[in-house]
Amino acid sequence: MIRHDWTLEEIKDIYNTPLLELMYRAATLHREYQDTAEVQVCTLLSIKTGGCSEDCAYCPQAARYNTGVDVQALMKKDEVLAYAQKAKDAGSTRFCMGAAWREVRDNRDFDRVIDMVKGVNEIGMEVCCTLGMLTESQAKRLADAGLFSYNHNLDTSDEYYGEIITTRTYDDRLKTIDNVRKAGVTVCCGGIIGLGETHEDRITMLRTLSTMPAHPDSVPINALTRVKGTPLEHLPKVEFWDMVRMIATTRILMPGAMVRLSAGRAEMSLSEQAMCFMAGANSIFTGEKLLTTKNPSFEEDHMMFELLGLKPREAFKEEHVHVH
Ligand code: SAM
Ligand code: DTB
Ligand code: SF4
Repeated sequence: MIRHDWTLEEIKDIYNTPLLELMYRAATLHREYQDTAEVQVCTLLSIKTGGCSEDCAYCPQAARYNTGVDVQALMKKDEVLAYAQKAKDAGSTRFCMGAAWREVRDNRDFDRVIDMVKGVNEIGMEVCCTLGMLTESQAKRLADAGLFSYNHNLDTSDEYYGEIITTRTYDDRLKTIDNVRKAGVTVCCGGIIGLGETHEDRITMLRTLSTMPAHPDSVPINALTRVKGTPLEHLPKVEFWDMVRMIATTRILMPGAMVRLSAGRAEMSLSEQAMCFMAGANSIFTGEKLLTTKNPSFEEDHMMFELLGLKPREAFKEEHVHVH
């Protein structure tokens, strides 16, 4: 059964289960609720890069840190559609456009993004955006243009949030997620590990996600990509085992969701990635870059799928939506 009433104690117990047992439990639920032969392939494109006014301590695109990321104005629709087509040809079924904005404003740039959403939809891919905070009417406009999903991460626990971002609140984040849901767009919401948070913080974040009235349709789990110039550049690299533990716990709490092995894949071996799929991950980001940082190439990922006998999940497949 899909549950929405997980307690902190229960989640702590799951998270602290000996690793192989934890993976086994996650794998069992994964088989029950998902087609384990399939992995969802999503491709990201940064359509507006850098110069962001927020102070997210992990982010290479915040204007206030010297990270060497060049500021780029909103891309042209044709370029965006050409890249979406390339991604589709490489087997990707979801296209996610990211903008380094604090929030969406009702201006010409938003009109242009609306146009891009329509264009990508016409190509036959699931369209996703991650553009910062949204009002309900903006979410509706995106929905009317054919937006399938919206990514807006909680990143960490409510308690630790203020150590990472001061220019907006946790409630702002939750409000946007609510606006997305009200507009009938699927929710993509997860977090990052390796920000200097405690295990408790991870557990609390997972409780917030898994006790939402409807679980997010997809839950990206990111390992911090440490970028020179950001306040978090000197933090230690995330332990691979923490990533597996986090993925397995997420799978157990939200068995009907897509669990995405997100940032951090470029630093993982094939066997480590395979272990994440065993532990319940069933979605990845493909393409040479995530937004601004390195990611495995389409070719490398193609080889991985061959090797592991995985196939890309088809677009607009709906069965998981009905189970929660
Ligand atoms: N500006 C919008 C926002 O913040 O919602 C959309 C783009 S933002 C870059 C999307 C997400 O990328 C963030 O919420 C965060 O979870 C993730 N992210 C950014 N930088 C990262 C990093 N260095 N390592 C891991 N994840 C990162
Ligand atoms: C998510 O959870 N991870 C993606 C996507 N959603 C937008 C972004 C990861 C960004 C990593 C840093 C970068 O490439 O700039
Ligand atoms: Fe801006 Fe998003 Fe980066 Fe925060 S995570 S600095 S809001 S682009």
